[in-house]
Amino acid sequence: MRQTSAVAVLTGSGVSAESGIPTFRGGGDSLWKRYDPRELATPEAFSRDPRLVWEWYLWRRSLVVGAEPNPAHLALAEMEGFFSSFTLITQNVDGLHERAGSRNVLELHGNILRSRCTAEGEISEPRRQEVPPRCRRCGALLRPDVVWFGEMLPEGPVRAAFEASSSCGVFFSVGTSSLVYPAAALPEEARASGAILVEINPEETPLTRRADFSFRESASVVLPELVKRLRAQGDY
Ligand code: BJW
Repeated sequence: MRQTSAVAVLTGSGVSAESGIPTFRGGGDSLWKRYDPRELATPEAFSRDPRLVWEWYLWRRSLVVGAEPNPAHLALAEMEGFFSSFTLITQNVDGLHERAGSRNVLELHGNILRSRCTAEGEISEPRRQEVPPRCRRCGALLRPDVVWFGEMLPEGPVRAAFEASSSCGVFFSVGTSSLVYPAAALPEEARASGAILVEINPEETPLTRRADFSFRESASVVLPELVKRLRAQGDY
């Protein structure tokens, strides 16, 4: 890490697990545990039952609003100051990286705290209203401003994410199962461009064997330790 000035980090829901926000493929212990998130985060589920999907999102919003950034978010925010180029690419929709102080954040899958009009695309902030909520201007259904399976990711952040991945010296994949594309292609992009690949995840993933370093530990343990050691080297 001392030999590079450019670092890119891809995060997934595992980074927010210790802030009390459930991961996607982890089961979980809540009133929603009998629903599979993979079946609710789809345009088909929303067309079929917008009320059910909204209730799930309102529950998740309440968790996000009550959550605090954990030591992994804070360590990444501090790390940003150590490098002249530092790009934090996140699949998370909870905004915890920004709340921890990270500035150069690319949100690939949107933000759960915003709503979007299904007719006109207008973005609005959440407010108390009926479920499912409707657009104040045109009366069409609102939806969460997130990216569901089968939908395109926002073009600008995706382009910037591929650029950062192909031009970094070290690429971190943290707290993601590395199953969902196109985010899962970013570590390969980095590796193909010569970057060192580091994975931080307590579980093995399809990326583990491709990584140069694999820390089979929680992000909230590894990242603060890494920051501590970088800081102790004195150059930062
Ligand atoms: C810890 C931890 C701790 C726990 N510390 N770690 C190419 C090939 C194959 C398929 C496709 C492809 N291109 C497109 C597709 C289809 C699809 C896809 O990838 N499917 C795969 C499942 C096969 N992709 C899409 O549809 C994307 N759109 C697209 O590509 O458009 C073009 C296109 C359209 C149609 C056809 C073809 C192309 C859109 C993907 C949108 C994903 N949306 C969601 C929901 C967002 C909104 C919301 O939050 O509700 O994004 S789904 C869900 O998965 C969410 C997450 O961001 C994403 C990734 O999940 P993540 O973060 O990795 O969570 P988990 O739970 O899977 O893993 C958590 C990990 O943390 C685990 O490994 C734990 O071990 C670990 N962990 N505690 C560190 N303390």
